[in-house]
Amino acid sequence: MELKNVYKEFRGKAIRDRSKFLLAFGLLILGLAFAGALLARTTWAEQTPSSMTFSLGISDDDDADKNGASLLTLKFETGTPSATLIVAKNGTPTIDGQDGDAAWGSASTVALSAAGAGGGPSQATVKAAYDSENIYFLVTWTDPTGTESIHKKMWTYNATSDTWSQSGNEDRVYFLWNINAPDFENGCAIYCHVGVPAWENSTQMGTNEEGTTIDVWHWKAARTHPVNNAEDKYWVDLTEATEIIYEGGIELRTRLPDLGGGFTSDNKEGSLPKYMDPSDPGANADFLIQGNTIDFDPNATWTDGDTIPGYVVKEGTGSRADVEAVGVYSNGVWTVEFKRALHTGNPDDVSFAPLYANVLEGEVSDQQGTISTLEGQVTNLEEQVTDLEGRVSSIESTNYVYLVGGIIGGLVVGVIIVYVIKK
Ligand SMILES: [Ca+2]
Ligand SMILES: [Ca+2]
Ligand SMILES: [Ca+2]
Ligand SMILES: [Ca+2]
Repeated sequence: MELKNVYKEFRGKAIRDRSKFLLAFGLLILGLAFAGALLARTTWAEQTPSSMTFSLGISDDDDADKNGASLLTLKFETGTPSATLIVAKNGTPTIDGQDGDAAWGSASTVALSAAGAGGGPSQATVKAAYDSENIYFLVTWTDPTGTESIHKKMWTYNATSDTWSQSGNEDRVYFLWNINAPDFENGCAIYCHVGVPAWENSTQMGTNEEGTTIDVWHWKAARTHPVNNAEDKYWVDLTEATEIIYEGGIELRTRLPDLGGGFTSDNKEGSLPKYMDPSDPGANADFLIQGNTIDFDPNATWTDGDTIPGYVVKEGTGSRADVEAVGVYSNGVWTVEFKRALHTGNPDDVSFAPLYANVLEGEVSDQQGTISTLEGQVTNLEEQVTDLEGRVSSIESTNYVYLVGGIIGGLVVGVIIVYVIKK
């Protein structure tokens, strides 16, 4: 009996120890797999991205007063900067609207030669940099009208007529990046002003072929600048256009904001502002930021020439807020610095590291395969443990039968012996 118990105890302990060991071993392998994935990510992120082409546009104040470079090339590490070639260097500049970071690559003086009716600036200075996570750009230009235009549709009070009216527009910069448009290499002339008659009631900016998309970053001095962002957008072709109601009319939009929220809402109700600055009347604030406004009071003591911003600006969210941008206007010159992840993983964004992204996705899928194999092994081990437990319990019940049988047998034999002796 005692031997059975010793065996049982030994057997149970052995099973428990083996299960523990196998579980610990499985966990160790899982840990190693994750460490491997992390190492793979670091290694690939340090690879130099492939060269790309893009378009650059700059607007001064109004929609006609703009100019652009149809097609520029971005290269990494190699090449001599020129009017059409920007060379990015490895480094991490500070995004503060101040040039002078040692991290920037050499400056390219880009000729802007796709002028709108009003002209716009004739050249811009462009610099680029990148590190293992992000891409950075710097754009500076002399404002052709010497105006820091940050007041779009600004409300102004007229004391004589006791009325409010809106005026003004903003300075802007935009980047266009190809995602899958085969004719992108024709440049901005194609994408910036598509002359399709069917676009009568539209903004006439988009791609030409069905199913094609380009990525657009749009920095706006009145509407995204106050929250240090550019609006991250994408353009599609006419078949993918979205109908929107704009200023009372229906408009077809092929230039669409990325998924997410931000950056502005009209500050307008009827013919008056809807909100004002908490320090109004008299604040004459440059911007109204959501969360720091109060309801407009038409009966406050307004003075002739008082102003209220035409938009309420709010922080962006999601894919729409991927592009950080800080602009500073000084001595007639705008300096705007941009920062975006090399790979956002969003379908409405260009990737600057397709190799890294593809390989990383491959690695992730490999690791998922390993994890699922390990999970299978753990399930298998659990089944083995259940099976062993069943066997132990079977041995235990067998032992119980032996015990009871032994007692009964002993009693019977005892009774027989007593009976025989008494006889
Ligand atoms: Ca800087
Ligand atoms: Ca201006
Ligand atoms: Ca985005
Ligand atoms: Ca985008």
